[in-house]
Amino acid sequence: MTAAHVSTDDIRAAFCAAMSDLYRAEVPLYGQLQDIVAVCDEERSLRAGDATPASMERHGAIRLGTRDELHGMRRVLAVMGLEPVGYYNLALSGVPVHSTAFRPTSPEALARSPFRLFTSLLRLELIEDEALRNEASRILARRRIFSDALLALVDLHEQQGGLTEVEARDFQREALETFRWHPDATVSSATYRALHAAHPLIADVVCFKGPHINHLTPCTRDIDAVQAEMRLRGMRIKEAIEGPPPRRHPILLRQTSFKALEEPVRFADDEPGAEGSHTARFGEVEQRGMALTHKGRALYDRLLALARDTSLASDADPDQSRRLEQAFRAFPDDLETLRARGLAYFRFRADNGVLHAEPLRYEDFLPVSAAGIFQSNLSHVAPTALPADDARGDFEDALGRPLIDEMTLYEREQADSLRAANAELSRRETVS
Ligand code: OOG
Ligand code: NI
Repeated sequence: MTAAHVSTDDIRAAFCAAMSDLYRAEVPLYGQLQDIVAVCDEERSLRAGDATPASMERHGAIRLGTRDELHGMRRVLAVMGLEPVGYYNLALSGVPVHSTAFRPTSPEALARSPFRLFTSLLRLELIEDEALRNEASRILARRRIFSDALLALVDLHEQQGGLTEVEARDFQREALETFRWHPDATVSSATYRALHAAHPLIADVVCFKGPHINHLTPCTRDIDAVQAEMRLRGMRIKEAIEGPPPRRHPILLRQTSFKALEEPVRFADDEPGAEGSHTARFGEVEQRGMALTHKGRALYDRLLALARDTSLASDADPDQSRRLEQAFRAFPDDLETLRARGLAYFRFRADNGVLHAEPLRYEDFLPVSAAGIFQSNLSHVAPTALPADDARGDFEDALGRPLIDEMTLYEREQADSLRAANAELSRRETVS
C-alpha cells in the first residue's frame, strides 16, 4: 500500500455502512430492529451512568454454493481487510454447510470497523438423491456471482497492494451487487420445490443469482431487553436467545433474531403475474462477552450439552432456559476466579506500578448457536441427522489458504499485553 491508497479499514467501514443502508431498504423490519437496539442501549447506559456506544453492525452472513465462489469471496473480502478465522462444522447440528468468519484480525482493525461476514459453503455431497445433487451442481456451475469489473478491481488490489479512492468507490459499488437480493429465481418452480424438499437451505443457495446477504446483526449491551421489546412489538422472533444464560460477567456470545420473512419471488417458468415465495432473510442482534481459553470453552461446551437433551434440541422447549441457567451455575462468574482458573483471556496493563487485567472480548462465533440461528430461519425444517465428519481440509483447499486459528489470536494478544505490562513494571522498579 502507498500513500495514494485507501486503508482496508476505511474500505470495510464504508462497505458496512452501505450494506446496512441497502439491507434496511430491502428489509424494512431491519430498521425497526436497529431502532429497538438504539433505545435499549440508551436505557441501559442511563442506568449504568455511562456513554451509549454507537450501535454498529458487527456482522452479516452469506451462503455460497461452490468452491470457486468461496475462493473468489476470499479475494474480494481481502480488499476490505477480512481474513478467514475459524472453522465451523454445522453438519454436526444437522445443517449441510461448513463455515468460517471473515474478520479483521488485529485489535486496532476491529476497533476501527468491527464488521465481519459469517460465510458458509453448501456441502452438496450431503444431498442423498444423486440426480438432484447433479442438477444442483449443474445450476451452480452456470452462475457468476462477481461482476467482471469487480474481479478486475480485485486483481488490481492484489497487484498494487491497495486501491485509490476512486477505485475503492468502484469496488464498493460492484461488491454490493454481489450481496443484493434478486427476486427472480434462476430455476423453475418445480426445481425449487425439489431442492427445497431436500433441504430449504439448498434451495436458498442454488436457486438465485447470487449469495444475497441473509441478515445483518447490530450489537447490543442488553440482549434480554431487545428480545423483550421485539416480542412486545409483535415481531415474530426466535423463542430463545442462543448461547450462555445472562450473567454478571458475560462470556462468549448471545444471539437472537426476528424470523425470516416470506418474500415474493418469480420462477423462471412463471406465467406473467404469477408469484411464489421464499423465506431466507432476517435480522439478528448479538451481545458479546469475554473470550474463553480452551479450558473455559470445554467447560462451556460441557454445560451447554448438559442443558440440552440432544444437540438437535429445539429452542421452543420452555424448560430450556431454566435448564441452561441451572447448568451454568457451575461456571464461575467473578473475574478473579475466571482468571485464576485460566478460564478466560485477559489483556494486561501496568498502572501506577500495579498489574491490571481486563477480559478480552470474544470476536468469533459458536457452532451450536449458529445452527440454532440457521434452524429457526428455515421454514419448518426438522433437523436432519448428517454425517458429522468435518471437511476442513476441503474447505481450506477451496479457499486457497489456511484458516487462521482464533485461539492463537487471543493467546497472542494476552501474551503481548502481559509482556508489555511486565516490561513497564520492571522499568518502574529500576527507576525507583
Ligand atoms: C448463518 C447463521 C449463523 C450466526 O450469527 O451465528 C450466524 C446463516 O444463516 O447463514 O449468522
Ligand atoms: Ni449471524
